[in-house]
Amino acid sequence: MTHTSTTFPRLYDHAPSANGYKVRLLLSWLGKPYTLVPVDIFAGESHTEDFLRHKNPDGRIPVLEPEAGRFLAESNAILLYLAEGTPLLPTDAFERAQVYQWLFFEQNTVEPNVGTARFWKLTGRARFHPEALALRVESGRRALTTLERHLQDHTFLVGERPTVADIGLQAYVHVAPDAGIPLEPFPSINAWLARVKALPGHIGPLAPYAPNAMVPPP
Ligand SMILES: N[C@@H](CCC(=O)N[C@@H](CS)C(=O)NCC(=O)O)C(=O)O
Repeated sequence: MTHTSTTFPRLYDHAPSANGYKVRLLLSWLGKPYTLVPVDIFAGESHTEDFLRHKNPDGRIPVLEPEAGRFLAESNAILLYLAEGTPLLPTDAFERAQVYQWLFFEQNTVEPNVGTARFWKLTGRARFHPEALALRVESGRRALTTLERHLQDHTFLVGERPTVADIGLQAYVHVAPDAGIPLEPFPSINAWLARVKALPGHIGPLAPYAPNAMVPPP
């Protein structure tokens, strides 16, 4: 975890993380320069005394350092902070609350199910939790069904323009097939994903997990 650039904000991140990807995507949409500080979460770098005391007491990335010595964790809190004053966060109180609605839904219903199932499957951990995996996949599919229902008559999640809610939801939804949840049964989600991907500043796919993330085969 070394960094030499003095450009702020700094983003403490791990390339295969879809939570980190949300922030990278927003920074790219905004065209905002930043310093990427890679954190090897599988080598314990997010659980050092310094990281836990100063950066995130929860021991996770992403963490944003907007100015020297101030740290903000939780991907969706970072999205809301960085989007302040931009068209990606409405000023109208009700529309803003709708952005929160979808970001809370993401953390409560999408990320814990799709994200965890994907992590277990891609890193060889699925065989340790067969029953929990089945529940997470089923709950993830239910979350996508909810999203499909909403997107049947909405261009973006809130109103007709993209907001940070679209970034927050897109991150794990677009990799749902990695979790064993194919996207073919969700045409409105597919059309929305294509609209989000077509926006200026889109970034490439997530990096694969590195060998030190993998558990050895049985
Ligand atoms: N709710 C958090 C979740 C962050 C999270 O789960 N980060 C993972 C990578 S995707 C992590 O840093 N894991 C390391 C660990 O738990 O030790 C967010 O949205 O930022």
